[in-house]
Amino acid sequence: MSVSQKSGRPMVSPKTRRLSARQDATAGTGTILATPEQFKIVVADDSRIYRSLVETTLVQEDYIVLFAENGREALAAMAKHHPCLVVSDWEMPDISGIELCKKIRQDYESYVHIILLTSNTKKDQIVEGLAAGADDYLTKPFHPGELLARVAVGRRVAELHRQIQAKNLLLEELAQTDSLTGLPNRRAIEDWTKRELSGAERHGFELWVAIADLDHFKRINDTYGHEVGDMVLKRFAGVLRRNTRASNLCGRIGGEEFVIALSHVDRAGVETAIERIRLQFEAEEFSFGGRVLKATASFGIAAFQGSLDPSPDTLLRNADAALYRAKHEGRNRVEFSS
Ligand code: GH3
Ligand code: MG
Ligand code: MG
Ligand code: MG
Repeated sequence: MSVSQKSGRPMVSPKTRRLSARQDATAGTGTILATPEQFKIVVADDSRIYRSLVETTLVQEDYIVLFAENGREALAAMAKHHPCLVVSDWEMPDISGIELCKKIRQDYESYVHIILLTSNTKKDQIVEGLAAGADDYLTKPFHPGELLARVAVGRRVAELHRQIQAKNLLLEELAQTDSLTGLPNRRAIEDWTKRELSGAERHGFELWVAIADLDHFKRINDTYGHEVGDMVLKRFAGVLRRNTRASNLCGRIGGEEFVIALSHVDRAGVETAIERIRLQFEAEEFSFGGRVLKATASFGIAAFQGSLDPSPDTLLRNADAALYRAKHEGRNRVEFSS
């Protein structure tokens, strides 16, 4: 495989350079220094002349172009460099352009724009190429201006796909995040707990769930106002965040109620962890307008130990019952489900 790029830009080799697929696959990640706006294209053609013609054309634009002499090299280049566009010959010695299209559509979730370059002008074969997953085709010998124009169209489409993908990711994240505290919300907690529960069941580890509920929070709102209430909620979220290891989870399930889920610890470890949270929150001081306010929280804890019904609902219900006891017995305390 070889790499080509307009001169004056960071690149490995100023000239087209032949690399075998294996050499390329084992090379370091710094093979190509691309700026984020640079667009990567893989060109697969077993004809040296056509590779050269495509290179001469594409070099006019600021693309990073990787050349492959056959389908296998093209797939290796794709796996390594994740191009957004592929220009493929139809007839190649190992994998045909059609097979390459099918493979790309099968293996790649994110969009890759495929242009087939073919000497085939028969309409039914072109239909076959498009049905196999190609987005566009050009017949050989091609018009350089037309290749550039079609690549530019492919770039527009591919970039739109990337933008939509990024927005979808963001939406997914927002759908799982509580907007006030930035913590995972109820939906995220339920998803996480379901996954962890099946892991706990399969691998026989314990999963603990604690529900925290701020004490007399209505009073704080009523006395100092909703904004002060929000500040207290955010501060509690901060305490949770500081006390959550990567393998655990904390989130807000609604109102002034939060969840902390812990795995790979025993009962004493859970008690220590939750007590630490309780004490840290109790020690917090909220200063505003020359006044200082203090707040506390109560905690109820339940466990999945491989014998109970492994559903998040059951766990949360048991933790809630323990929380009720903590409230009943004076608040600002931690209780375990019996
Ligand atoms: P307890 O100690 O028994 O838990 O008493 P509490 O006052 O904390 O419980 P209650 O359920 O009566 O009140 C919860 C309050 O939480 C009522 C509601 O207005 C307030 N709340 C819920 N969500 C928010 C929010 O997003 N921001 C603010 N500031 N308050 C909220
Ligand atoms: Mg060929
Ligand atoms: Mg409550
Ligand atoms: Mg409360």
